[in-house]
Amino acid sequence: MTPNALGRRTVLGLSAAGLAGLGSTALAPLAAPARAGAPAILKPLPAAWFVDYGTNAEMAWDAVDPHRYLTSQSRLFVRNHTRTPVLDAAEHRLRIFGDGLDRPDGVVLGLRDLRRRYRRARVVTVHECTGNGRSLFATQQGQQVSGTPWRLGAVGTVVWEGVWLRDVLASVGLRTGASSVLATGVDDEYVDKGVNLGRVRRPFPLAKALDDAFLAWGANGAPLLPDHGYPLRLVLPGWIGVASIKWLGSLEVSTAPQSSPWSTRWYNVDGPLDLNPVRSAWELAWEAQIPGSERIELTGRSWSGAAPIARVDVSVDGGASWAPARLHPRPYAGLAGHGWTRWSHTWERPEPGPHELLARATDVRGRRQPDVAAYNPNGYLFDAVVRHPVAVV
Ligand SMILES: Nc1nc2c(c(=O)[nH]1)N[C@H]1C(S)=C(S)[C@@H](COP(=O)(O)O)O[C@H]1N2
Ligand SMILES: [Mo]
Repeated sequence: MTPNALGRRTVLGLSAAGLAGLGSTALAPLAAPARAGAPAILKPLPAAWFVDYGTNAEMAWDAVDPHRYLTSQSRLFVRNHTRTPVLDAAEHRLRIFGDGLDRPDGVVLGLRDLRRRYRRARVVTVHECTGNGRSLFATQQGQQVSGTPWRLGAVGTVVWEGVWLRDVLASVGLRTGASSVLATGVDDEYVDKGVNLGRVRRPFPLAKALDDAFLAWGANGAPLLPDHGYPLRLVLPGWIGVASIKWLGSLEVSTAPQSSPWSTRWYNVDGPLDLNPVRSAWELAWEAQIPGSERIELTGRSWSGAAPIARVDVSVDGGASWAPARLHPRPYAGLAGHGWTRWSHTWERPEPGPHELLARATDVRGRRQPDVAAYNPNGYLFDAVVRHPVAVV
């Protein structure tokens, strides 16, 4: 055993409450044992593709290729509370336990067990941080909110490969009365203002577990990248990003209600958040300089956590007049889940000078982007129609 591994064991032996009492100075060496100085995100973040916020990185919409439907992992946004851990797939274990199981001791599964014992499946989802669009609370609505100032690039569409959690739970055996599942990652414990809040974790209803919750080891035909949860992550289709716990280490199935700071203190607006709202983005830089011409082909995408997109209306004159965008067919529509919808619009004889482009999407359940997003102090769920500034030059 290496000295680092010993250090890690020591940390694990302490309770979260015990650690919290140590204070931040005592915690500092424990919180960063193995890879001091290592970057929080391991994949390359070229400036043309990403806005780099340190532990988080946003996809640049002007780098999105209109001909590619899926977001490759190399281009997908990253949201880390601490840093990407380096894990060994052969050693990694998922522990499923709790009083909601038939077997009180639960089970411990390796990646090989998951691959061999269960029916392999794929699901396509819009993967999105619910803080996506947060900076627009300030720039478009004049409201101060806290958190990473994402514009609209904390989103992607991914085909995940793995197994349905319901198949795994069926083989483990649920007890009557099981009602909630707490998912926990094995990345470093999260210390906020000197208080150790423990590992990133969040509960979700058993109904979601038995519906479409997914255990993913792959994305778009490749193993997960370390930054996206290698070797195993949870995916809760349509739900806010934080629900999809990366580096999944355990699932506690309980007959009692569960909570964590990620369901009470954060990602909560009058209750724990679940579904992502409807949003749209143009495949353009913010304040893009567009060369003038007789007709400009504009492209963008719209998406909703709840359902596929039914229609998109666009305005190239700041909202004075609207026209339906041309919606493109959705690839992977035969798979479980749903991704975003690409669309385009021909801008006829644009005047030189500044303009605002607007797109308003409606999903097949009738949810439609409003003019103003509901304020909340942490800036979640920004779903208003965005006024995207461009200039025709
Ligand atoms: N273990 C763990 N899981 C996590 C997080 C984290 O920091 N640690 N961040 C969450 C948040 S807030 C989001 S938006 C998504 C981001 O997933 P990605 O980085 O693969 O795009 O992961 C979620 N799962
Ligand atoms: Mo997030």
